[in-house]
Amino acid sequence: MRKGHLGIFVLFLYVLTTFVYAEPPEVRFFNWSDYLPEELLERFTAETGIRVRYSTYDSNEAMYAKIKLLQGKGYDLAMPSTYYVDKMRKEGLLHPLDKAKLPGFKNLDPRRLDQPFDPGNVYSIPYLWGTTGIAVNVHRIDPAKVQAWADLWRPEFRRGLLLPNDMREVFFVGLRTLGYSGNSTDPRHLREAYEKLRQLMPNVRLFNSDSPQMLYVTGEVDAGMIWNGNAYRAHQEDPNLRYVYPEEGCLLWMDNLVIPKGAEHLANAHKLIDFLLRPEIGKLIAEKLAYASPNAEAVKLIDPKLRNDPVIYPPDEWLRNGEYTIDVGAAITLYAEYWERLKAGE
Ligand code: SPD
Repeated sequence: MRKGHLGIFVLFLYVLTTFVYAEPPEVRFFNWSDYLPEELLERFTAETGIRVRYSTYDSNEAMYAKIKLLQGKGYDLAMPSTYYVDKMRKEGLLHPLDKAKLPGFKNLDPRRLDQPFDPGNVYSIPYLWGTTGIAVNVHRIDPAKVQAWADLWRPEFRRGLLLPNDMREVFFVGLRTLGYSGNSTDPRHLREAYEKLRQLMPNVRLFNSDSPQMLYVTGEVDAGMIWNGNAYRAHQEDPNLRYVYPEEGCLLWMDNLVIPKGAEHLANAHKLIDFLLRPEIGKLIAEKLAYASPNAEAVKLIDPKLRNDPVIYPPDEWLRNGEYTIDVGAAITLYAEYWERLKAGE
C-alpha cells in the first residue's frame, strides 16, 4: 500500500471507531432509593454530555432478581451490598473493572478495600458503609428499655416498630438474639430464628427501606431497626430520635458500585464511577446522606460535626461485636422461604 493510501486508511479507521462505534452518550444506573443527590447526575451530564438513565430499588433482592432475569444486561451500574457482590461475582453476573480508567481509586481508604467478598476489588468499588442498629424516640420511650435487639420484643412495642424491608438484616436480628452468627447457614438456627421472628411480628407496624427516617419524624413509629445515616438524618429534624448500638452487636454493611456483565456502556460506566470517586463529590454524597465514606480524601473534606459523630464513624470498640453480612450460599433459599412466610403472617 502506498504511503498516502495508508494515511487515508488509518484516518478512515479512526473515523469509524470514533464516530460509528462510539458508545451512545448514556449510562443506565440502578441504585438504592434515596442514595444519591440527583443534582450530581445533572452535573455529570453537564460535564460529560452523558445522560444518566437512573432507576432505583429498595432491596438487594429486588436488584438481584432483575439483573439475574436480564442475565446482567439492561444496566451499566448497580449498587449491591457486600454479600450480593460476592454472590453476583460467583454467578458470573459482574464485569471486571478497568482500574486504568479509575484514577480516583487511589482516593479510597485501604481499610475498606480487598475484602473477602471481592478480593482485590476486581468487581466492586466501595460507595458508602455503615451500621444497622436501633432507633428510639426518647420522648415517648424510656431509652434505658431499648439497649439490645432483644428489647424489640417488649410487649409495649405492640404494632409500633419499623423494620427494613431487608430479609438478611431482619434474620440477622433473629439469629443474633438467639446467640448465633447473623450469617448462619445451619437449618436448625434458621428455623429457630424464624420462630423467634414470628413472635416479633405483632410488634411490627411496617417494613420500609425507602426513607425510613420520615416515619420517625412524622411520629408514625417510635422505635425499630434503622441504618445509622437515616437515624442521623431523623435526629437532625427531631432531637428526640436517638440511635443505639445494640448490646448483642450491630450489623455492618457496605454498598458497592459494580458493572453488570452485559453492560453496554462500559466506558461511560467507568467515567461515572470515577466521577463519584472525586473527593469533593464523595464529600457531598456523605454529607447529604449522612453515611460514612470509604473515600479517605473525601473524609478529610467532610464537615467535622459529621466526621466526629460516633453514630456515623463509631469507635472500634462499638464495632467489636459487629458482624458484616456475607453470602450464605444455598442457604439463601431457606432464608427466602422463611421471609415469605413471616411477611405472609404464617
Ligand atoms: N437508602 C439506601 C440505604 C442503603 C443502606 N445500605 C443497605 C444495606 C443493606 N443490607
